[in-house]
Amino acid sequence: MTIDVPTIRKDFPTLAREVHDTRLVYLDSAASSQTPRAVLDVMDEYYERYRSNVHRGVYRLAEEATDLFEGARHKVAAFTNAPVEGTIFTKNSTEAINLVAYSYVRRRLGEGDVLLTTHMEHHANIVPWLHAQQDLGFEIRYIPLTEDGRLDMDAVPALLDDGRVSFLAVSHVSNVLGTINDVKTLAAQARDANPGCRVLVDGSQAVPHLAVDFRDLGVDFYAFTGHKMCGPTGVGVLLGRPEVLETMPPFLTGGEMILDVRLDGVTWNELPHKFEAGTMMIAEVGGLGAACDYLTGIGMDAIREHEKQLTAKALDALAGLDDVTVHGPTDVEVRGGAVSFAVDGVHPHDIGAMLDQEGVCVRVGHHCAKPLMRVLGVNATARASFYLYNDADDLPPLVRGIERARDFFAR
Ligand code: 7TS
Repeated sequence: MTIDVPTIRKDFPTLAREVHDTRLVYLDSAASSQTPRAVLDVMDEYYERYRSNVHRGVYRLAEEATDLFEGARHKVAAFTNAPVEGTIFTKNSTEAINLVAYSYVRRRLGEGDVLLTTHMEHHANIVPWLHAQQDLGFEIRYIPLTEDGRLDMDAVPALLDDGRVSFLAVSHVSNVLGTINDVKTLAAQARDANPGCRVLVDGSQAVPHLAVDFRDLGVDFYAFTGHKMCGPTGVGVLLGRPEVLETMPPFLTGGEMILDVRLDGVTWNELPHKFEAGTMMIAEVGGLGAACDYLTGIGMDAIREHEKQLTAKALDALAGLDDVTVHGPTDVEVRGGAVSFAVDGVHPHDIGAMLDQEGVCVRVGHHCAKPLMRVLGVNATARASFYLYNDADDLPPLVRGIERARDFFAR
């Protein structure tokens, strides 16, 4: 199954606009994707036809709103092959990871424990652990990287050797290097070394681009975010193994997440509601369900294949440019479509500004991965990232902008 990009582009209203009197070339989907009409329609319909609160209502509108909300949960669970009761809606990946930090790591880890993570994490998957460490004093170890930006799997056995790693937090796909990590193998290794070790995967850059199978990965927690997968902002997901979630106290408390409240105590609601306090982002959850339908309709395998081919062409084009270096793997079998690069003697912000003149949107900066920037020995990178609505027509403006920046600033 191949992807027909011109047809797909028509689904995305923003892609029809121009900037600086030129065609918009959106190469920043790793930061946030665009939204197809089908997702916008579902959210509009909620607001225009049956806006009301969920779960509590006995009237028609509230039933429809509840169907939208709980229907979306089933769609997200099916999309990722996760249990419905372990599919928890959060504000974004950041909140999903913080839920685990507060309801698991801060309750279970202490001095003598080790949390293992990597040098390539987004701040969302480092800062909660550094923060918890300040209070609890556990040790944090890091899996280092190889020269070409992969996890150094040869270093892992020694990091797990003493059996003290009781939590592993790792990204599925790097937002800077594009590297796809073998999280299934890592999870198995961590549990071999310590059967009690729990594993969290940050799937923010994976779920939009790869077919993700939560049950098959054999991990305990898996976090992702709606706005990078054609869904709206304001909604993310924590997938969790119900057996583990059952043992955890709630994160936020208040309405909706209780079964009973007495003056002398409280009984938590069942999963997944125990972890969803207060009125949720109903329209956005519905929009995320529609995004799952949209991506499923196109096919995640087809999306992956399309991105692989386009990324290969982009890497070739960049490799042909003097003074341009790509960070991260060059083999598209082990990388996704986020391509960070440097141009000798040119600050990434100047590259970004010059590309903007060509109508090209790329992200420049540290990409919320400052430890990784230090490992790479840079302050910032420029990053082009590809999605299902990009194609080879987007590459010439990218190359032109990079060449203009190089020739203007560095020579
Ligand atoms: N984890 C990874 C791997 C990410 O790429 C991001 C966002 C997050 C977590 C946080 O997602 P949020 O929805 O909770 O904010 N990454 C980026 C990026 O690369 N550029 O802007 C946001």
